This record gives sequence, C-alpha cells and structure tokens, in this order.
Amino acid sequence: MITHNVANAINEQIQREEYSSRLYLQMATWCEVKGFPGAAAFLYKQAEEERMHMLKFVHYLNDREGETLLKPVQQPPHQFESLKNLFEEVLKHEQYISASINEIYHITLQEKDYTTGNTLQWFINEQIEEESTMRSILDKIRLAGDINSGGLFHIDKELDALAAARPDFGLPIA
Ligand code: OFO
Repeated sequence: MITHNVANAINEQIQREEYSSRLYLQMATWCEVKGFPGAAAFLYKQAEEERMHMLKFVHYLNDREGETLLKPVQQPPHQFESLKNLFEEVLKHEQYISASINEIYHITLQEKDYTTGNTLQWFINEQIEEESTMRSILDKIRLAGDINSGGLFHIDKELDALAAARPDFGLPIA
C-alpha cells in the first residue's frame, strides 16, 4: 500500500504528463500548419510518448493500491514566435518535468518508499535522454538560424528521420 503523500505526488505527476502530451500535440499542430512536417511528426510522437509516461504512472499507482485521480489539465499555449522559440519552450518544459520527478524521488526517501523510488529511476534516466534530445535539436536550430534560413529545411528533414525511428505506439501519425 502506497502512502498518501507518495500517491498524491504521483497523481500530480500524472497531471503533468497529461499536460506534456497536450502541449506537444498543440505544438505539433503549429508545426504542421507552419510548414515544418518533420518537426510535426516528431512532436506528434512525443505527445504519444508522454501519454505512455502518464499511463506508466497510472498502472504503477493501481498496482500499489493507490487511487488514481485525474486532475483538470490547463490549456497549453498555441502560438509561438518561431521554431526556435517553440523548442526553447520544449526544453524548458522538460527541465521542469525533470525537477518534478526529482521532487517525487525526494518524497519517496522521506516516506521510506524505496519501491516507488526504484520505479522512479526509469523516469530519472528517461529525463536525461529527453533533455539531451531536445537540447541537441535546439542547438541545431540555433546554428541553422545563424548560418541561413534554408538550414531549417534540413533540420526539419532530420526531425522527420528522428520521428520515423521512434516507436509509433500503435497510433496513426500524420
Ligand atoms: Fe514525460 O517526459 Fe517529457 O515531459
């Protein structure tokens, strides 16, 4: 049986992962209409990955006899100045998610819930990868912007290839 404090922290994280999924879905639609099909494909997949993260927490909470409570999710932003600005927001968001996972880990230590702490290790490692992926995309966009605007076309192609290499979670992707 999971403690109230840990269950509460996980429910809050479920809300954040659901928000992440909606945020990336909204960003994907922006990219799609602004002529960045590769970035759109990448973000559609990222939205599904966030939903998978949310479900991982839901199943974990259920397995530990916690009560999953879906909280209201706020509307994500839908306008961005540029592709660079959009990915700056993505990186900022991932850094926020990393901090929130670390905070839950801290709570599990206080509550002596080493089982949840162990489960959180997967998410801690996942966040290293998420931040690093987003940082390298942003670095390339910055570099392309500094050289020539045609560089963004190539970045978009790279994002398309990156999206194709990712699992599709069995859902249709544009
Ligand atoms: Fe769920 O890792 Fe991104 O937000």
